[in-house]
Amino acid sequence: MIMKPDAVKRQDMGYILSRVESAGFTVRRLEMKQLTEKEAQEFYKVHAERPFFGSLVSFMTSGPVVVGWLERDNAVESWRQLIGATNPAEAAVGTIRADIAESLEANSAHGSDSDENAEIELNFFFGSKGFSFQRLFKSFGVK
Ligand code: 3AN
Repeated sequence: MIMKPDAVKRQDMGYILSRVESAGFTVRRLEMKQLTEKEAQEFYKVHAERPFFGSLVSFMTSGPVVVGWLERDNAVESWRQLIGATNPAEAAVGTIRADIAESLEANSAHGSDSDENAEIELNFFFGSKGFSFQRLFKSFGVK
């Protein structure tokens, strides 16, 4: 997950963490970071051709973010349900984005959209300490 710059600025870190914990996630890693332009461009490179890309990168670098590695069964889908739709105006009542997000861009929280991308994103932020299916299999002796 990422707590985006709008959430950090509004001092909503504690609110988001309480939602994380009460939904049964275990926080494995948590780190506040100021993303560089290069990092934000790399992180959102699938959107590079979209008209909102420049604005998205400047928003994501407008202040510190908090990146987290959350663990739970069915984590990717559970977290996406908890944060709600990308556009807070369309997010279901009770979701994090419906509760605190400001706009489509300043939408407070990010969640990986698949297990595959979760692995890529965890490695992006936590490097060799990030999650890896390969390492997990290795720890069970599977090559
Ligand atoms: P999500 O974060 O819900 O997975 P994505 O991956 O489709 O959404 O989009 C990544 C980010 O790009 C969104 N969180 C939002 O900040 C921004 N974004 C997506 N679509 C638009 C749009 N049409 N206009 C402006 N920003 C957008």
